[in-house]
Amino acid sequence: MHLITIASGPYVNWIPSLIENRNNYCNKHGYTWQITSDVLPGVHAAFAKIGAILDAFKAGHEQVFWIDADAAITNFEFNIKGLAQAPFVVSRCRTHPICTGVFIAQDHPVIIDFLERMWAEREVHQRPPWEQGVIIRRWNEIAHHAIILEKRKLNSSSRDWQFGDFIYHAIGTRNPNRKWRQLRRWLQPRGISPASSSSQSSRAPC
Ligand SMILES: [Mn+2]
Repeated sequence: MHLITIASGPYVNWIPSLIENRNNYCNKHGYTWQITSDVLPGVHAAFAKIGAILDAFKAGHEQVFWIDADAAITNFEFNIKGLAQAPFVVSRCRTHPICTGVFIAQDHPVIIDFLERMWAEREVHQRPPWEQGVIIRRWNEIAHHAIILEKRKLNSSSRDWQFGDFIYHAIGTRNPNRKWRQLRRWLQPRGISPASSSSQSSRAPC
């Protein structure tokens, strides 16, 4: 399993905390990880995940665990491998059929073909909801190779996160500073990394 997060633009301020969060988890379970800041010009970071995942497959990784930069692992004991029971594993979302902020993708011909076609069209998918919208619209192309989990199994948020859940995903705002405050407010009192310093928070642009 290879974990990938893209932290570009305002999210570069979060990188020290993201490294701590991802590294602690992956060390525990023997997984590899990368946090990437580089995205191609004209490609939104949300869509850039598609290219980063394809690159990881080309580099020989068989299973990729994608986590957005605005999501933190909050249960280090939970082993994501137990959920990797289909080539594509994602969770439900409160407001959409799925949320592509956290998912598992496997080096499977159907998934690679699906992602490669999306990536080839990247210039036309540079508006919200970016890659999530494309995957929802074309879901029938991968449905037979995909599992949609109940939301909190993979992707809890401020509306439903409970102690013991695997992931906290700061949703409900596109403002990075607000997302960061959301993560701090929920996780710090519970002693969960990433715990930001106030300087990091103040450096994030509004
Ligand atoms: Mn997100």
